[in-house]
Amino acid sequence: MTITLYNVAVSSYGAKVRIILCHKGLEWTDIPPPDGYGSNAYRQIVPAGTVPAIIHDGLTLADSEAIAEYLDEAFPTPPMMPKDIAGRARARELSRFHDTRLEPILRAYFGQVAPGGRNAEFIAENARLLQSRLDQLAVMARPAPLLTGPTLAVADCGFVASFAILDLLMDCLDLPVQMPDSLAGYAAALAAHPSVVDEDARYRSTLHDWAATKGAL
Ligand SMILES: N[C@@H](CCC(=O)N[C@@H](CS)C(=O)NCC(=O)O)C(=O)O
Repeated sequence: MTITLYNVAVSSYGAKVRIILCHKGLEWTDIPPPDGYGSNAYRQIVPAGTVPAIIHDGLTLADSEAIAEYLDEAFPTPPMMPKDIAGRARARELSRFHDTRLEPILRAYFGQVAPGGRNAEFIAENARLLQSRLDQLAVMARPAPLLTGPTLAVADCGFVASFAILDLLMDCLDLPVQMPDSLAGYAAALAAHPSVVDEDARYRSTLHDWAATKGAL
């Protein structure tokens, strides 16, 4: 049974789900939310109003982490969560850190991409926060070379788009942020993974086009 994915091209959480679908060899159909995300029409289908969301086998589900864990249980091959209970807990800790601590700091910069909308004080203050979150992640994560070892895990998938966003922001805003060495190595290994390469390229190209429409490139 095919999977319907409500998504928009620029959604980083959507990219996370697309990598999981690809890694598991699943067929899916991408469709945009009717009248855009958050619209009344879309909320009739997905009450949370957020993308990504999936419909599969009669189940309508929003939130990329809920979707990721559902897909991993519904389609267990290849597995994308560690086998042991502590390993799964640590993987979830890293996923949640991404979604709740790192990604919102990156998202906060979106309004600064257009040159006319920039606030130097905000950019510098958010950069301090971003640096501290990256430094925290570098202590928490022990990439080998991916977050849970040699194979791609759910916990890795959110970082693909976030590292792409970070690269774009570094270029556009000249952020005084230093990527910790261990995370730079991790980002390179992640981007080179066969299930990540195409989505990483697609997402970077979408981001580039978006930044160009803002006059940032
Ligand atoms: N925690 C959610 C966040 C998803 C999210 O914030 N999506 C944005 C687009 S990237 C959205 O749908 N925003 C609509 C809204 O906030 O109403 C997830 O992981 O799926």
